[in-house]
This record gives sequence, structure tokens and C-alpha cells, in this order.
Amino acid sequence: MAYENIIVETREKVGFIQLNRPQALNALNSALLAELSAALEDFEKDNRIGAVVITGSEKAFAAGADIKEMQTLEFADAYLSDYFSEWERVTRLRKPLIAAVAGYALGGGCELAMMCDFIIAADTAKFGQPEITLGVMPGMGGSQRLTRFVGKSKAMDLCLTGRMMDAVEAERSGLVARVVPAGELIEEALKAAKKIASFSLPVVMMTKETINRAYETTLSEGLRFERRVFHSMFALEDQKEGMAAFAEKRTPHFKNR
Ligand code: CO8
Repeated sequence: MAYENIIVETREKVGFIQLNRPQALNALNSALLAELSAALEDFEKDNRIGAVVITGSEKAFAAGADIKEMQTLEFADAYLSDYFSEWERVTRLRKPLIAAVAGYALGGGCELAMMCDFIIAADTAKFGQPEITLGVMPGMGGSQRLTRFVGKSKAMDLCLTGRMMDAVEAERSGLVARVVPAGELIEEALKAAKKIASFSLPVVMMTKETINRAYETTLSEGLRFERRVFHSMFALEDQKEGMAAFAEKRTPHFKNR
């Protein structure tokens, strides 16, 4: 597929996607969503890929859903087409997905970053849910995911005032995993993704699935799920290889089996 709104590359075992609508600060429109879904689908199917990084530009990860596309939307069309539900495709990716965020991550841009497994932010990053200033509210998970990340008080503050928070505040409040100098953002995100991709893919995927369970279930059910998945890992050749390599003081060679 030829892409017009994103740039898609492979860096060793890492899939790399750059949002590419600079004229609109990477505003998220339907065409971009279709391309992003297709690229994620391809990386999911590609056995050589062990992790994916998604990024934007230096100025904007994404400045939100495309306001100009939404401007004339009517309720019936939004409801009947379940507008924005397609974005859930991002959360269905079974391989790890890292958001590398520089500049604005606003509205849908912040929500897209939160759909990823973790966020590495440049020190220039600015996060916010300014939908209230447009006469709407977050519609791609912001009221739910942001609240789980930063707690009720700060989620209310951000969604009700529409203010932005910088990278330091975002890290302090648990939205962001790490903050790095802007010039090192891509390098750091790729380094993390390559590290992840060097491990056993089924183990990586099961770890992601199990952590995500923590958001969907009770502690006792989550712990039971974790233990069952942990037990199942002893059926993998990679468990034998990983532990043998440790005992023999050598680097493991995982076969994703
Ligand atoms: N949508 C469309 N175009 C945009 C967007 C956007 N979200 N953001 C910026 N652009 C465009 C601008 O219109 C401008 O285009 P042009 O040059 O043709 O006028 C270009 O990008 C550059 O933007 P600015 O000139 O405004 O750049 P500045 O550096 O002056 O300002 C800002 C940068 C502060 C990021 C500013 O662009 C801004 O405030 N953008 C909008 C941010 C925003 O409100 N985002 C939330 C959007 S709504 C959303 O994401 C979810 C809605 C959920 C609804 C659910 C319904 C079911």
C-alpha cells in the first residue's frame, strides 16, 4: 500500500511509523487512520518484527483529531458509523507499541499516545485534552485512559480546563515512562524497541497481554491469569534457552518458539 499520511519503515526488527501531515500538525483524519491500521496489520503479520514505534514530527506528535473533518459531522452520522471506534485497532496490536512523542500531543493525539503500550517523551512534549474549548469532550478514550494514568483530580483538571501539561509533569503524574532530550527521542525509542525485539516474541506478547489484564479485571483474577500464563511459558523452547544461557554464562538465542 502506498502511504500519503504516514511514513512506514523497518529498522532491523522494529516497525517504524511516522505520522506525516505536517501542514495540519499531524491532525488525525480518516485517511491517516486507514493507513495506520494497514501498517499495523502488516507489522503484526510480519514474523521478523518484534516491536513497533510510532512518532510524529518535532513540532507535533499529533494536534488532535482533524477538527476540519469533524466540523460538519451530524449526530446521526457519528452514531451510525460509530465514529472513532476504528481507532481501537491500535489497542488490538498484540506486539508492543511505543509512542515517541515530541511537541503537541493534544486531544486525539494524546489519546493515540495513550493507546500505545508506553510513552517516551521528548522534553518538548506537551500533552492535553483541549476538546472542551471546541464544545466537545474527549472521544477516543481520553476521559477513561487519562484518568487511569494520572488519577481523577489531574484528569478533571486537564479535561475541564483544556490546559496542557509539559513532559516533566506528564512523567511525574505517570502518563509518560521516560523523558529524553528532544534530539535523542527517536534514537532512545528505537533502542527500547530493539531491546524488546531481541527477546522471545511469544514471551513479550504474553507479558503485554498480562499487564493489560490489570486494567480489565480484579487483582485476584489478574494474579490467577498471570500465574497460568507464567506456567505456560515452560512449554516454550525459549524458556529452556533463556535459562540455559544464564547458567552457561552466554547470550541466549531466542527462536520465538
Ligand atoms: N485539526 C485540523 N487542523 C489542525 C489541527 C487539528 N486538530 N491542529 C492544527 N491544525 C492546523 C491548523 O488549522 C493550521 O492549518 P492552516 O495553516 O491551514 O491554518 C496548521 O495545522 C498549523 O496550526 P497552527 O497555525 O494553529 O499552529 P500553532 O503553532 O499556532 O498552534 C496548536 C499549535 C496550539 C496545537 C494549535 O494548532 C491548536 O490549538 N490545534 C488544535 C488542538 C485541539 O484542539 N485538538 C483537539 C482536537 S478534537 C479531538 O482531538 C478529539 C475530539 C473528540 C470528539 C469525539 C466525537 C465522537
